[in-house]
Amino acid sequence: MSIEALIFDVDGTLADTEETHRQAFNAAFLEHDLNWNWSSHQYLDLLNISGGKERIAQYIDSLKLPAEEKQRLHGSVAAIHRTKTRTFAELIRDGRSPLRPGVARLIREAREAGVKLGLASTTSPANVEALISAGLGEEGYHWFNAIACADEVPNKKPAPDVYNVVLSTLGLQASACVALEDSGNGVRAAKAAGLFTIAIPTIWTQTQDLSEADLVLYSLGDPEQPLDPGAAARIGAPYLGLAQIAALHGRAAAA
Ligand code: XBP
Ligand code: MG
Repeated sequence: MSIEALIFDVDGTLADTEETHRQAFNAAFLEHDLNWNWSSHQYLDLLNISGGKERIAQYIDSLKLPAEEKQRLHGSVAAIHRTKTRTFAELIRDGRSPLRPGVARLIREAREAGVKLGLASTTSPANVEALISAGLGEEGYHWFNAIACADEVPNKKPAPDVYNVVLSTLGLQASACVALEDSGNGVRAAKAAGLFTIAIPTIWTQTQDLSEADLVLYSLGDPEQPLDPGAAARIGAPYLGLAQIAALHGRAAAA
């Protein structure tokens, strides 16, 4: 096998979670007596900012408020975000945002082939735990050999920091690994870390700049949900499996 690890992004890649994040943000604003409500249109734009705390902070800066009011609000960002993270986990445990097609299958294929697994995310650790246990079961979290997320690194995506931490923990070279991402910031982070990168955007990220990705598909596909004929022709199979990823990665390495 030409690849030694698959490194998955979390939000948007493992599961289409951003609508659940948006609802969690709005519920937290309500709980903190803030008359903010991020519409889908607003959130589409805010998603260009990596990190929920950073998103809230930049939103505050965009408001027409006196400087001292903005300063007061900045002082409550961490508390608002804690409420949002708690709410997000509750929504995920209630079954929101199931894993995307092909994710559980590809993880199983990697485990059966002895290919290591990593997670590299901007999201908070509590979100990763909630999503993995809801989607893969309590034992799922332990299938990953390396996990790096949120504030564990100085610079969030599009900086390569989380990917570099995962590669270091795995003890592997970027050239032996493949990243799976959904967003422009995520693709840029993975490419800056030197990784062959597959993008599977969602409705939230499909209009972002994914041009640096080595392959863009709308889904990994599955036997029950095969890719359309055009996408299947590009990868030589009805859905993206480890064999297709290894072949694409090998061809890119040989080019
Ligand atoms: C996506 C993000 C995160 C989530 C919100 O992370 O940018 O900020 O939108 O989660 P990734 P937090 O795609 O890298 O997994 O509020 O915990 O940041
Ligand atoms: Mg993502």
